[in-house]
Amino acid sequence: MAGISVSESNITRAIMRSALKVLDEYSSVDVAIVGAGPSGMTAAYYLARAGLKTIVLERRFSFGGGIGGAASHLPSIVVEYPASEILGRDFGIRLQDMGDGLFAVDPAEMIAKLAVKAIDAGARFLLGVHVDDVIIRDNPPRVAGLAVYWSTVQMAGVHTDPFFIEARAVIDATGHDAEVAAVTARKNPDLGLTIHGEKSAYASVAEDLVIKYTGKVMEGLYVTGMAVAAAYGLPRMGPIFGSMIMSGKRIAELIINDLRS
Ligand code: 48F
Repeated sequence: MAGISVSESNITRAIMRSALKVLDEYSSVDVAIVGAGPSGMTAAYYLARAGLKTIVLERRFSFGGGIGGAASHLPSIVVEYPASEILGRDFGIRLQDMGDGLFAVDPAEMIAKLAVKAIDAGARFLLGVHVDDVIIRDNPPRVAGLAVYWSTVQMAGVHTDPFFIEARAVIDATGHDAEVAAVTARKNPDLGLTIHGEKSAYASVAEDLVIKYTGKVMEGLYVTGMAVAAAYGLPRMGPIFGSMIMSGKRIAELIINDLRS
C-alpha cells in the first residue's frame, strides 16, 4: 500500500485529532438532545434541518431507544395517522396499512432511517455518553447545558468529574424516567419543578396527551416523548409510536420558534 503509513501511533493520532475536534466544536450548541429514541431522533432531524447546531447524547452505543424492543421483541411496531404520513413523507419509511387506522413499520428500518435523516440533516450524535446533571444559571433561573460522563465510566462506578456542553436549549428525550428533568428537580428544589412519573396504560388518551403536553418545563429545558408522560403524570401507551414522532416534531417546532424570537 504505497503512500499509506499505517502505524499504531498514526491510527491513534488520527482518532484523537478528529474526535477532539468534534468535542471542541460541540462544547457549545444551540440544542442538546438527551436520548436517541424515536422522539429524540425525530426532533434532531427537524432542528438540524432548520439550521440549528444540534447534538444528540445517547448512553448506549446504538440508536433507537425503545424502537428495537418494541412490542415484546416482535419485528413490528405500529403508528397511527398523522405520524404515519410524516414517517412516509419525511423519513422514507415504508408502512403497511393494517386497518383500524393503524400502520405497521419495521423497527430496524425505522431506527436506521430516523438516524440517517437526522445525521444527513446535520445533527451530530455522541454515543456512549451518560447525562448526569444540568448546568444552571440564575436570574432568571434556566437550564444552560449538561454535565456528561462516558457511559463506561459511569457503569464502572468510579469517580471522575464530567465534561460540560453548553446549550441554548436542552431536550429531555430520555423516555420513561425523564432523567434530565428528574435530576434538575431533585438537585434544585428551589426551582419548584415536580416530576410526577407516568401512570398505567390508557393508549388512546396517552397518545393525545403526550403531544399536548410536549414543551418547555422551565427556561432552557424541554421534554419530548415518554419524558412528557413522566414529567406530567400521564398514562403510558405501550407499543404504539405515533405520539413519539409527533412529540419530537412538535418540540423541534417550539424550539425553532423560541430560539428565533
Ligand atoms: O426510551 P426511548 O425510546 O424514549 P422515547 O423517545 O420513546 C419511547 C418509546 O420507545 C416507547 C414507548 C412509546 O411507544 O413507550 O418506550 O420517549 O429512548 C430514550 C433513550 O434515551 C437514552 C436511552 O438509552 C434511550 O436510548 N437515555 C436515557 N437516559 C439517558 C439516556 C441519560 N441519562 N443519558 C444519555 N442517554
